[in-house]
Amino acid sequence: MQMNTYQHILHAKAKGKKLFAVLLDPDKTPVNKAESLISSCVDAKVDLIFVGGSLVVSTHLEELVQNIKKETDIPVVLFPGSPNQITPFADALLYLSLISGRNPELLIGQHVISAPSVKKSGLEIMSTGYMLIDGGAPTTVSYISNANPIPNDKNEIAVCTALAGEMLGMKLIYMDAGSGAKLPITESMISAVSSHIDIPLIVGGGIKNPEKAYLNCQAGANMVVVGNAIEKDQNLITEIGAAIHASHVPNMHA
Ligand code: 1GP
Repeated sequence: MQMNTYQHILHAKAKGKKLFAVLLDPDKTPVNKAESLISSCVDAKVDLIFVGGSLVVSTHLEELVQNIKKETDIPVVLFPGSPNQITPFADALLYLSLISGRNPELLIGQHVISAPSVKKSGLEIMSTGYMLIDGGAPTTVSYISNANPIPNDKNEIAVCTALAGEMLGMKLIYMDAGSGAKLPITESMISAVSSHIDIPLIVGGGIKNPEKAYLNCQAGANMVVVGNAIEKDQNLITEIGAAIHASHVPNMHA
C-alpha cells in the first residue's frame, strides 16, 4: 500500500531515519532556475520539497509546484505564510498554527476563513504546531507574524509549548529560527523538545552547513529544513543531504 506523506514521516521516525526537506521560496526560485534545483534534489535523494514563504510576492507558486511535480516524485509539501499560498497541485499541506505566539490570526483566525477552500483542495493535511525561536535578529517571519519568538535559551518554554501542541492533537512540531536566521536553534533545545514529545520534530532556520544539519539530527530532529543556504550554493544540497542521511539514530521507543 502506498504511504501518504505523514505515514512516510512516521515510518522514517520509527526506523531512526532522518529526513531532508529543501525549502523553495517562490520569490527566490525563478522558474528558469527551478529545473536545475529540482535535479539536484533528485540526485541528493531529498525526501521532501517544501514550497512557501512568510511573504511571497511573486505569482508563480502554482507554476513552480506544477513544474516540480512534472520532474520528480519527491513529495511537495506546502509551507504557507498565508492561505493564498495554497494550491491543489501539491501533495500535502503543513497546516500551521503559530503556537509559540499569541497572535490569534495565526493561531486560528486565518484557518477559519480558509477552511472551506483548504478542505476542497483535497491536499493531505498535516496539522503542525509551528514554533518560532529567536534567531538572533528579526526575520521576515518574526516581523510578519507580529508574534514574539521563544528566547533561544529558554528550553523549558519550548518544551511546554511543544507538549501543549502535541496534546492538542497536532501531528508535527516545527521549530523554526526563521529563514536566514543568524543563529540556528541550539542542539540543547532540540534535544530537550524531542525527548518530551512523541510526534515528529522538524527543525529549520539558519542551517548553513552539513555539520550543523548532522548535529541537529543527532540531537533529535526528525527532519531538517534548509532554504537560504542552498539558494546561495546549490552544491550544498548534496553535502547536507549526505550528512542528514548518514545520521541514522535508532529510535529507542519504536
Ligand atoms: C525557514 O526553516 C526554514 O522557515 C528554512 O530556513 O532558509 O534559513 O534555511 P533557511
